[in-house]
Amino acid sequence: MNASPKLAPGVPEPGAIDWRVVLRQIATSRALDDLEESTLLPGRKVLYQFSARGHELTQVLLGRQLTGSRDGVGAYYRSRPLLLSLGLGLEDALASTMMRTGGMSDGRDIGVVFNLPRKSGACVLPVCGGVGTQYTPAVGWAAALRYREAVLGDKECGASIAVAHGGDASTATNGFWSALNIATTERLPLLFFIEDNGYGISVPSRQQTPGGNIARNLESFRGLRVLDGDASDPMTAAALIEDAVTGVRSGGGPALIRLAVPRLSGHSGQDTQAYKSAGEIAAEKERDPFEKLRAQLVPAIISAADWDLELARGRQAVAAALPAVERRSAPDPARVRRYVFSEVAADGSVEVQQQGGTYGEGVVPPPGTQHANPQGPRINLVTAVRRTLEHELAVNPRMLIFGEDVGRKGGVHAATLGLQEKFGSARVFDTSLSEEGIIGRAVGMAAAGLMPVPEIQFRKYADPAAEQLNDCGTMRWRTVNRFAAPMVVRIPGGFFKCGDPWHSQSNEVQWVHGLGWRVAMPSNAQDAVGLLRSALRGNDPTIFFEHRSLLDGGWARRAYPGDEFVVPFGKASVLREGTTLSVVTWGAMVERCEKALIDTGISADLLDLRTLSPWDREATLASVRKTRRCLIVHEDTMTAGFGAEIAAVIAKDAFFDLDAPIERLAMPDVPSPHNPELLDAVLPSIEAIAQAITALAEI
Ligand SMILES: Cc1ncc(C[n+]2csc(CCOP(=O)(O)OP(=O)(O)O)c2C)c(N)n1
Repeated sequence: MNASPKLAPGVPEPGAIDWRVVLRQIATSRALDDLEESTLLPGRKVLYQFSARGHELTQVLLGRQLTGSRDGVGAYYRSRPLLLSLGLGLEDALASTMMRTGGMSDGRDIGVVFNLPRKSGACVLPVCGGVGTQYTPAVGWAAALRYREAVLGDKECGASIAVAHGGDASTATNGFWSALNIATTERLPLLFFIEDNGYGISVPSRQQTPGGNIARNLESFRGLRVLDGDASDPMTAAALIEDAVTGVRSGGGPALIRLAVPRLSGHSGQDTQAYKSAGEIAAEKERDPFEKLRAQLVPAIISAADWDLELARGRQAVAAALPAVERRSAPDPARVRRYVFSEVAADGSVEVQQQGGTYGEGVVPPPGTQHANPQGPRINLVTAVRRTLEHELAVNPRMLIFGEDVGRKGGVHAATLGLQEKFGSARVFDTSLSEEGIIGRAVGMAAAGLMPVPEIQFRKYADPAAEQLNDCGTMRWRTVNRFAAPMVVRIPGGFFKCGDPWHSQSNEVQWVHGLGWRVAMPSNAQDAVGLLRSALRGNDPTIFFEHRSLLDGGWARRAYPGDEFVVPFGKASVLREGTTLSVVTWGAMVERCEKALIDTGISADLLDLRTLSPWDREATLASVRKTRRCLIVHEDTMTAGFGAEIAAVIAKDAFFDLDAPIERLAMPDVPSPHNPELLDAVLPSIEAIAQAITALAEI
């Protein structure tokens, strides 16, 4: 080796970095891109290709800094060099883009949508296709590090950090700003690692942030350390990256580093870059960090021959991986339905994901009992929820509750009243007003082995979190059971004394359509206890819908059924048994249907489904086969409401048992109106239900 070149003050000696390793990883990444672009994409063996050419140096340098045993990465679809530097196997990388068995997703997801489950060494959270989705889960990982250290006494977490990797355009997303607010207000150990290649596909940086430089714009952001550099100055970039990571790791709070990089290929394999001039493309090539690195290292640190040797090794490794990957089989279509939900093996044991939730940490909660042991006076539904949360917080130190106003105030519905006082603000706390932040943070926390219980204040306000909710639901399937993020999202909604389009929607069918989510809609306090406990001890993400009219409703009051009481999902409760027809309903309509049946005096089965995902088809079909008539009642709007699904199943599976058409009574297709008289005009009333029952009985 020759003497080091002259470096600016403060820049680490390049000898301190094992440049051969860096070089090899860059060469490997570039060889992968070459192979995909030149051969696999034209041959349709790869269908989506995202080259990282130009981004490799910065990512590999970051990777070598992620040495904390519980470091976590919210990665990007252009993160492959980072993944390679963190130990992603070459065959798995190639098998992913080639949609072969194994890889990251067994052919289920785009090959550059990575994940790397790890309990020791940097863990890469499942990447999503949506730009900006990586940020709030990374916040959640950072928050979990702090929680695990402070509450669970996990010392390794104290020296670990989270990183969120993104491009310049990703800083324009809601997720970025949500994460930035949370990380800075809570001083979380999170590094925003922004590679600015000047474009989001074809839209230039100046249209993503004023002036085109996010670092400059964030210089005055409180609580954030900002570093800005250019990867075509490799030694300075290396020093900046080390500085940024060290600062966050040593407790300096969140930081953002922006590194200018050239994008040396189109956005994806399909992109011809027609929006760039030939001069611009040539100038980008001139800025190639890899070539700049060569100029700095050869011959001072590495001889030209050794440099070429490492390049050749990268190419050889990729070439050797290809036939091995081609020998891998195509994924089995018979398995494609698996892992939407947590699966139970034939012997009753849970097929646990490699990472995420308490199960993923080897902590399996006790199953509880389906035997109710009613204690004390009847309590309202909100008290039932609070009491269940309180008990589960006491027995599960990995559980934590958060949301807008849930801390000191105890929630706008009082469901968490007193819980912060009892369990402290590490376990029950207020969040900033960002539903994407609330759910995204929960995703990262769950991935890090906790059981988050986020509250969304009202049904409609889950909308800003839609992307995180969707991605959470599909996580297990996308990663073939490598990752899952079990959590319980509590959402009050539905009408109260009046309606309105914001607080009073029910729209539960949307959750049922959200793949991977279990959905509970209890109608009374006893079921609320049992379903909530099932969810809190379960291994899947769950929407727990708390109906506003039931929170303090008289009919829904029941005695507390005990600290171990659970209600299994997918088991309807048969409230009345009769002969003339079946009434199938859930949530706040259960009470109305029961009263309507009493008013009519007609003999009928009354089924409270209690959960909609899964829903009790068997009990429904058995009842309809017996009574030969069915009325479905729900508060959600009619068209494509969940009643349509039930009706379709009955029409197919019990068609020849029916003596009358299947009837549905639901809100017409209008938003919930505010004026109580308007609300009464559209909500299924006891009278309207009674009429429908009578009419159906008379057919
Ligand atoms: C929410 C969302 N909107 C749009 C897209 C389509 N899309 C994929 S990448 C991309 C540009 C991202 O640019 P940037 O963050 O700068 O990263 P780069 O591709 O330049 O590395 C767009 C618009 C997407 N994947 N997700």
